[in-house]
Amino acid sequence: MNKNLHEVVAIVLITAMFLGVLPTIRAQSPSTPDVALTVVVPYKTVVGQGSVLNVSVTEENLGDSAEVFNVIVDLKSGTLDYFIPGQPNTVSGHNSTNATIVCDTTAMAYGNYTLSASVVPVYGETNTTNNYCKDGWVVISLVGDITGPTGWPDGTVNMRDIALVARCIGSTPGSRNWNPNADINSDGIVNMKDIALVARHFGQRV
Ligand SMILES: [Ca+2]
Ligand SMILES: [Ca+2]
Repeated sequence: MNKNLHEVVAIVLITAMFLGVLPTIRAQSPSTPDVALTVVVPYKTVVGQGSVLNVSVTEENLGDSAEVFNVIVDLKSGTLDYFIPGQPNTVSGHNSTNATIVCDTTAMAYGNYTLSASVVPVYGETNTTNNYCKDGWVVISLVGDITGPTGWPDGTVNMRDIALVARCIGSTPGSRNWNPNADINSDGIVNMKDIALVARHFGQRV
């Protein structure tokens, strides 16, 4: 290529860049890792002590790369604080998924608990304000004590509790008379098995 041709090529390229014909080359930097929890919902709000409480969370990966989510549910009542880790879960970049954390309440004292969950920060993450998500609260009660005069467990398993389960008989999630608290064994339907569980604890008091 002679000198004149070099000059012509250079002028054409510079002109093309000015006219926007050639794309401007930018360095594509990877986004900063950022994981978040956006939803935390308990299956039910009244849980018999010793039963399992399923807590659903929505895990969002706002970064480019796949990340492992280590989610921890926190049930807190005064000075009592129970941390329940979920199974590690991988979520691809710019994706979200729902996961369920199974909480065993055997060692938990009776009482009202605030419910929250958090995801352990991943390597390189700087925005951790979205790693925490709070729901309302759940009550750990005697198995079968799902209601009382105020509409909440009253420390006694009696006809009020049987009556509430009876009102929900045959219901499943989405039914007009569905109440997850009446689904004593948390199998997704209120039926005679739930009545039998309340009956087994009938008369018990905290
Ligand atoms: Ca009751
Ligand atoms: Ca059931």
